[in-house]
Amino acid sequence: MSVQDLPKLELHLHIEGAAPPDFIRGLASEKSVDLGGVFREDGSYDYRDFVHFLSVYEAATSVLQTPEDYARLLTAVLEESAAQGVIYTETFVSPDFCGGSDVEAWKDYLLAMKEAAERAEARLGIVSQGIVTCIRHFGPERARAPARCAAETAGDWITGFGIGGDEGKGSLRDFAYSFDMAREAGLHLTAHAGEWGGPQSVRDALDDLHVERIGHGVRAIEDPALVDRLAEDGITLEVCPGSNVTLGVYPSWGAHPIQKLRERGVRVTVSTDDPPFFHTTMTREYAELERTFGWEPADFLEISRTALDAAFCDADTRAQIA
Ligand code: ES4
Ligand code: ZN
Repeated sequence: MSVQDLPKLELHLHIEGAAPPDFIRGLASEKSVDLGGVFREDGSYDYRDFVHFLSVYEAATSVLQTPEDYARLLTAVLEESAAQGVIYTETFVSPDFCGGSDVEAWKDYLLAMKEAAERAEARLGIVSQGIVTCIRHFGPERARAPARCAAETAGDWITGFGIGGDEGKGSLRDFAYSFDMAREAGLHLTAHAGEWGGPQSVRDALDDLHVERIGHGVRAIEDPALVDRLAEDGITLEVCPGSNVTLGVYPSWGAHPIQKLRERGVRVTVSTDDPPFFHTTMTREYAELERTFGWEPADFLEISRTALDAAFCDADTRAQIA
């Protein structure tokens, strides 16, 4: 069986970051929005480094203005994921972009996305859930509104809360209020850490935010005691190797620590992060893992089992996709 055909579960995908460039260009022309600086001449997204990526990402997102735009986006994203063999996906959605963190406006965006998700499931069989994310470089005060949005819509397609954005900015501890609010609402928790920050950032996510999963987390490999802790505590890493290689966290696929983490007993899963930005797909991630580390169907099956265990979904959904 080729890697294209393997059933896949994806736990780390940003909805806006999954927008195909043609989709964003189409909306920009419909709405007469000038997206100068967002695209290269060949039509792909244009950015120099991670911080510039975040600003291009936010510029592209400016064409997504209505709940209907987000419903169309989610439909396009789930169609592409299903074409890659993805049967279950968790998508980061950010109230800062969907209603400006106004809870009532957020509910309109969420309803539109939830209906799009239900239609995609009926038509393509792909199951999806949303993880509300706050954005680190917007600061801890501004993160309280997305946390409230998440808490008020917990269980209504939304099953988790997380934090993304510039890992170089601020301290995770300052976001504890928002994570506490989300936890008390029954949401699962994850945080981007150990991508641009070293092992200490992963410790901070565990100790200060009490997350169950880490977005990336790969730089934990630099601290053997932390690797042992991740393995012993069963913390799952949402590893996005193609994202890491494209952004230069590691110079090549061969230098990526995913296989070493696995060998040390850490629970790892595989995701794309922002596929068109990083010129990747789930099939490409699988093909590179096969080529670089000799992964076989049994290895991919283990990854899928880990993702199923760590999925932010209820028992019925887990049974449905198992
Ligand atoms: C991110 Cl806020 C955000 N969006 C997309 N990709 C990301 N990676 C890290 N933070
Ligand atoms: Zn991410």
